[in-house]
Amino acid sequence: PAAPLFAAVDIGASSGRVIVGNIGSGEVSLEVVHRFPNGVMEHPAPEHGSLHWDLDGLFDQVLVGLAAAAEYAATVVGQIASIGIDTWAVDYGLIDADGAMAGPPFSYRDGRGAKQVVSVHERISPEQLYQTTGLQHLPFNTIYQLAAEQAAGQDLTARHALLIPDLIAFKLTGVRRAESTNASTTGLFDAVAGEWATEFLAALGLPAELFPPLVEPGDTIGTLRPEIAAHTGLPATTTVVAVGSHDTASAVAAVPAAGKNFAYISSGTWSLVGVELAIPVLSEASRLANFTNERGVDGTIRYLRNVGGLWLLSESMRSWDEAAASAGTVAPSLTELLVAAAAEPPGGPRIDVDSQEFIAPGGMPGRVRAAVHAKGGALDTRPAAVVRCILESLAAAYAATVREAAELSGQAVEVIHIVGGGSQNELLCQLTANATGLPVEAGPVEATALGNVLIQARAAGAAPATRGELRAVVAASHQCVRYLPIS
Ligand code: LFR
Repeated sequence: PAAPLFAAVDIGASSGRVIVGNIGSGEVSLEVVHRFPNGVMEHPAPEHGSLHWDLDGLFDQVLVGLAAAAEYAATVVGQIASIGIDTWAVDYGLIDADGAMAGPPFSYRDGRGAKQVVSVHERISPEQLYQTTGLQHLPFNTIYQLAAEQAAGQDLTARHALLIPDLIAFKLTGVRRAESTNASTTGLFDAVAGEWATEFLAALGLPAELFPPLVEPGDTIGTLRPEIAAHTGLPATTTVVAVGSHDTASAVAAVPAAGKNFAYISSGTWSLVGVELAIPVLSEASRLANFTNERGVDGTIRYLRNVGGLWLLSESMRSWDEAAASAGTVAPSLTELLVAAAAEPPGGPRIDVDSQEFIAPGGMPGRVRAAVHAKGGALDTRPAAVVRCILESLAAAYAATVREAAELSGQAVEVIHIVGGGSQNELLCQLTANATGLPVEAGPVEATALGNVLIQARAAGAAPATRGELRAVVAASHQCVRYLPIS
């Protein structure tokens, strides 16, 4: 029989990919078969400037990628056994009783959620919210976005909400399910019970059936709709299997840690910085420090905080590119910027990368400089200085967050694993080792896709059972780069 292969659909805020994973003896290899861009789009009139995701466009790209996966499988005499989907969290689409989508989903970078925070907290206090959900306060959590939906007069009674990966799974299979790791980012999920917090839905006047039944990573969601199988060339038996559909949950599952005493930094658009726990920390101190208890695979707790991420860098580069284009010149590449930033003197000005002022897109270098000025400092306009400031600030925030995560949870930390795009940023990795005084193990860059593939493979009986063993498979397949602190 043809060897089973696993297709990972992994979509981030700036790009998506379809990857085929192959499990060998104790190792896993990935083949990227399709890449496509993603980004927030402004809604055309009459909805002035609201920020959305082009879900129809993304779904078209998913189909192109799945067709490429089928073709690739044939060339290696394999067969795609299942598909797993992961994306960013909190955002959702609304579908009606016929399964039709009511317009493109909003992006969490739209400001509508922030406007509803007060009205939601009038009905459910922040203490009550944290006691039940253990979720960090972010103004774009699903709960506030749904309140915005109500405030805009949307009738939610006949609608179903599906988080983005669940929405893609629904379009592929016709089955409506909510995967638990991502459900844990809504503000409507009970972190201890592992169930929907139905009392909060009721308190907000949201329909009890707004979200579908929960599934766990490893559960089968459904089989491809026949027309999708025919269109992509995938076998009619191909299933969609729930993975850690929150990209961060998949990434954490693939952190190649050997022991238990590690912290992780999943470094991409955001930096998700924390530790893995067996039970949530719901203390008042934890709430005030704004740590989250998001759900990981196997019912674990991802105890972490969202630290500003490479978004600050990518948005700055977008500004410099635009300025260069209108001047008829070319802005420096990322590699050039990082070399120049490494040559900048250490100990320059820093910003609070977690500040809400950096959530929206546009004009990032100016906003970074304004934040430095607001603290009485000065930052010149040279890109190298701005990049150095961003990276030093990120490393300082990583160090503070790792220290607080360890203190608040009691979890010892002896090593820091950086996975995702930031693991390739040598300057950031070294600054992190310096700021924390701990060794940093960098890589793999594709941790999210690896976690996605491994959870599917385990469900098919093709990968080992425990998280530790899965991590060992990642470690055996990937050579980490080690950074030691230099003081
Ligand atoms: C990272 C991530 C974070 C989540 C943010 C918004 O890609 O999923 O974990 O807080 O995006 O959804």
